[in-house]
Amino acid sequence: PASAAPVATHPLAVAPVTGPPSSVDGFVREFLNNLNYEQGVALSSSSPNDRYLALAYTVRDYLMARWLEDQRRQREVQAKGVCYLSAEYLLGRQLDNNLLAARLTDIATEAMAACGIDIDDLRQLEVEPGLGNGGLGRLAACFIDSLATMSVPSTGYGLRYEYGIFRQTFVDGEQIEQPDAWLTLGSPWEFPHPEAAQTIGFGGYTEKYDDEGVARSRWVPGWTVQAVPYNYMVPGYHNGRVNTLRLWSAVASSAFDLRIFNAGDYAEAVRAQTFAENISKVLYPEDSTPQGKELRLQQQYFFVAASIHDFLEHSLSPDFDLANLPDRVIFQLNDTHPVIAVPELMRVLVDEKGMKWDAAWAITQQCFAYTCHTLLPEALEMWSVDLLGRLLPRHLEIIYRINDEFLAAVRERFGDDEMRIRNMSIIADFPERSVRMAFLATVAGAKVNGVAELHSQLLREKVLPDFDEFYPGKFTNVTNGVTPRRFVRLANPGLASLITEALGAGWTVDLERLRGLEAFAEDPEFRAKFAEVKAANKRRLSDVLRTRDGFEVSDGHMLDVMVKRLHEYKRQMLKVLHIVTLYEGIASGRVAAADVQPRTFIFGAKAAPGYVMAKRIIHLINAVGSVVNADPRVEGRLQVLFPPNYNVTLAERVIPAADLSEQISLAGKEASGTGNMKFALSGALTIGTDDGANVEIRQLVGDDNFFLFGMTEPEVEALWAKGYKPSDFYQADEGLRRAIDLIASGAFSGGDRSTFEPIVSNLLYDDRFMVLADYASYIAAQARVDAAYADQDAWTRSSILNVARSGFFSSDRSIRDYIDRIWHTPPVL
Ligand code: 7GP
Repeated sequence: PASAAPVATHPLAVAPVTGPPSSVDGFVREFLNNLNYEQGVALSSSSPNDRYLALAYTVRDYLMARWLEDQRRQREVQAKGVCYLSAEYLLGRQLDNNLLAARLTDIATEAMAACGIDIDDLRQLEVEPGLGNGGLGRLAACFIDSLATMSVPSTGYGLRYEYGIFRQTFVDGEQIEQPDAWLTLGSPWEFPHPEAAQTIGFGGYTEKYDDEGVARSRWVPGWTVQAVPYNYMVPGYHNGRVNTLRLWSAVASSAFDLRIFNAGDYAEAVRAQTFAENISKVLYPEDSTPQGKELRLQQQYFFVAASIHDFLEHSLSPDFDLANLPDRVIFQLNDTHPVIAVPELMRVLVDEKGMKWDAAWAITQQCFAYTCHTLLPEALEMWSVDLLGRLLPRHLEIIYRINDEFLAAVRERFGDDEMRIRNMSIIADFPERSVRMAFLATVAGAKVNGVAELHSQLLREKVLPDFDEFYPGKFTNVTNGVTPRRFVRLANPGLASLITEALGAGWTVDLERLRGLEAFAEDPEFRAKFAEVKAANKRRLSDVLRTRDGFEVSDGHMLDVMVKRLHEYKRQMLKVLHIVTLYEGIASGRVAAADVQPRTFIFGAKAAPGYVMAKRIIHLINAVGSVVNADPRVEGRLQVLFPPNYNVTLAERVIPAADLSEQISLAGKEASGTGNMKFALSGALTIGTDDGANVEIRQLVGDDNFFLFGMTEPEVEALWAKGYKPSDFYQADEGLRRAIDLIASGAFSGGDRSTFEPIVSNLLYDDRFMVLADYASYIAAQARVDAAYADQDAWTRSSILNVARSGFFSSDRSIRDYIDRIWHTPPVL
């Protein structure tokens, strides 16, 4: 129970909190205090982990005063803010980001040195919180960084998974998943608040009752779980702001049943506890392919219900009139995972706050907005009515009513067009009665956005055309972006210094200023420095891969990089066919190794554990790598490296070193991509299809600085319509035939033809993502890459132009677009 604030008389107690002094001495003192009083060790007897934790606590201490002040101000100002609801935040390491934001990097480095510690050694100890799968989770992390940097009142809400995305290892080239126990050595960046736990209900039944003549409904849950918030600081860059990321952890409402325990059945006594705490135990490792598992729905409801209640309780003044809720908050739905928040807010307003349905619905429709991150039909979440009704019976009733009223309005507008009604219904009848969460989000959201121009267009025209017609003006676009703090300043310090030298400071928060580099592209001296930065980044990557994986990256090679989740639509298979084609040319003696442009191919990719084809492709990449890397006929001119466990930390090393960025999805399948932006901002040239944000990258950097290939989305559609026969492409292209035949022959599987047979037959007889149709065009584009790379100086010029023209892809610009088009939440300075 909350108690009134204490009335203090001591002058220190009423003064604002001040952090430690910003000096090396101040830092050293705070660090030693933390080491002694938090870790309980002396410097001389401390372990590296003690020192890392004390360093992290020290950085926190510097941010604390601003954080407390910002929390106070958010309560005081009562401005409209954003609640970003996301099941994933793929944060990456925190230490360097927080040092940078607080301008402490130099002080901390010196302070550690003064204590006889190399800060680099401590950096390596941080385990990144991998609380996301891929693009969607990393985007959320970039967005909270930009929100803080732009002083937008906002809170990120999500789940504190005890185990994040699995750790990937390879055994005989095949992916093995290990649990990601990221919390075991301590988690210095979080602040648990068990006293602020929310009680979340599940199951049970609903009942109607008479409330002084008014018929009302209520939900009587069958069981409850406690949601404990863990707060994380989200510091803005150099603006003294610190926002909050609040992640929820599940704890059983009552620890265990003492009677059962005393009777001797320990396992049974703790069963309920285990059951409850499973909710935040582990991140589902599926990227863009939901599994429809009950625990997943529990996770979703658990975190959004806790978040909504948390906001209503702690952010609004006690006398706040809920009719004005849209003036205070927008709940941004990061894909459909949090969409169950819609009926939850309705339930709170109608059942708990006693509001009339129509009034509550009008409010709800202004308080939500929905971002869609996919075009794959199988990625659109559906929950079976059966499951939803069992777990959240009142929410199902509410969804039914929303649907009834929505369909009535559709009827009124379009007449009894039963086909259309069926197509638009939030409830699908086939293959099983289920709730289409994207439809619910679209009906409830004030705005619906896609994540790149092409994606938003296809979303309107192909995925939700009836809704676009019904709700003119509801659909909009916000092209994704990435944070220049993490992906340029921190990941690419050499380039960052060079840019500052050329343009002055300021570009980190105003990335369009990179345009100023265009002029420098013509300056040979600048080009030489730029090329040296790239070379240094490659050396740094080599060091990392040597210590991390025991790889020796070949000198003087073009670095050709494809890093992203493994998904057939992203077409890692096309990259494999390119490598096999080059290799086959040499191995057959038709091409002299000396005539091949030396390249090192780097892959990074995790596959969902249940995605069999994706795992086979991982196996094939490793198998091709083993053969190619070991074949003396190649003379070391081709090298394939596949470091396991690609994550944010590795991305920060790989991307700045890359020469060539592989963005080769089938047109119309990749919603946006964000890796593509990080590469362009690091000066890699893109080889890519006209898909997702590639389209915008190419428009900005210019056709001369981008290797375009493949069918356009309309061409893909046309080929499907005509009837796609991959084997026709196989028959017609000798190079393609040789590459596929080599794989089929067992050349990469010790002569065993069966190992990769499923891949081969999938390509020949199904090939849903049209790898074979785009093969010839891809190979031709790669030949253009080789020719361009032969002129190093011209390549460097293109590379500089890529950086200069990619300022648009700052996540600060994305957030500005969200504010202008969707949120209407001005910064509070
Ligand atoms: C991804 C999209 O595949 C990628 O194209 C986009 O850049 C990224 O979101 C950020 O918008 N989608 C996911 O990661 C995902 O899980 C769920 O989508 C449907």
